[in-house]
Amino acid sequence: MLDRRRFLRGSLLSSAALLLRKTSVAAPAELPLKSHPLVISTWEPNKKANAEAWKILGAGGSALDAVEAGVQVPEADPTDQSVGFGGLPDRDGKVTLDACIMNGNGDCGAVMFLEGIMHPIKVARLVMEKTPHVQLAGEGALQFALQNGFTVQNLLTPESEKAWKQWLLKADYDPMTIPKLLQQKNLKDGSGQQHNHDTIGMLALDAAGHLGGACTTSGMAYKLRGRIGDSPIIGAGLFVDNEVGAATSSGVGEEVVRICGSHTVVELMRHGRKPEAACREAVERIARKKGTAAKDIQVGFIAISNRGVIGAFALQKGFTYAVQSHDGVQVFEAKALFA
Ligand code: SD4
Repeated sequence: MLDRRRFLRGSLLSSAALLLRKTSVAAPAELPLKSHPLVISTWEPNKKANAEAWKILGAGGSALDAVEAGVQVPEADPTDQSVGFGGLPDRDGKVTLDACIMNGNGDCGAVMFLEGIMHPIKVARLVMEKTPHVQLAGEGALQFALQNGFTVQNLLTPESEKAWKQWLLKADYDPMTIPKLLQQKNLKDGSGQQHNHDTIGMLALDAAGHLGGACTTSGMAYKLRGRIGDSPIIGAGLFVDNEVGAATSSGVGEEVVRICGSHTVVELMRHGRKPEAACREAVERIARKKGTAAKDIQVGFIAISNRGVIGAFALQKGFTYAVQSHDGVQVFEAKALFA
């Protein structure tokens, strides 16, 4: 009862703040959303993806089906330049996709460095369900997709091709400079958003109390050909365990991989941390390893406990996340290490 009252009070405050700031509000230290089902995604625009997932969750469907359906929204959206169709290409002008999916029992599947397939998350689920393996890469992943009825499509939109050609004019072949430049630009324009980081990581808790998660991305823009980030790596970009909770990440994948980020968050929760505290500790671990360079990169985690408590934390401000439950749609900005 107390939790519900606290949540309702939080909702009212949130609504008021939403009116004032339009997009997102800072999250409270703990958001006790005990009413599952519940779905949560990285980045504010992905509330559209949550809505799709909610069609399944709200009708009593499974968390796994919900996240698989939800993340297909940005995958098919040509205006989302970080995921699927319309994603910014690698430095050679090719769109290469990474995705993974996991349920709370440890079943998981992933594809990485996959080209020409609009919905890599569907292929990841088939890897999980139809093969004895957990991950397929590149040509083999494509072959598997084609054998399973997928067709190849050109995923490079004119807009993304134009952006790539613009980038080619200077073509500084260091993929890490891109987020840095974007960050500087964003700091200047005050938006606080890092437009190179819109990967969707989605976590759901269904009515039966089971967790599921999915993560899908076109990865870092203008990356070296063959580069794979954290997003399709179970334990880095996503980890789900019905015994504890689930976590997913967005941002510079290399830094997430270095600390097995999402698994770290879930293990911290297993040892008693609340979701936000666990996300914070993982972010602080990255910051300690990077030293002063941590100011130039963004990494954010979101997490959910198996009881429906959610939390998030990021290196830089501007990391938003979207939540949907029977209590409605909410968007929050995660607390950050660097203001
Ligand atoms: C990657 N983590 O490939 C992804 C990028 C990302 O929002 O999160 N973009 O490293």
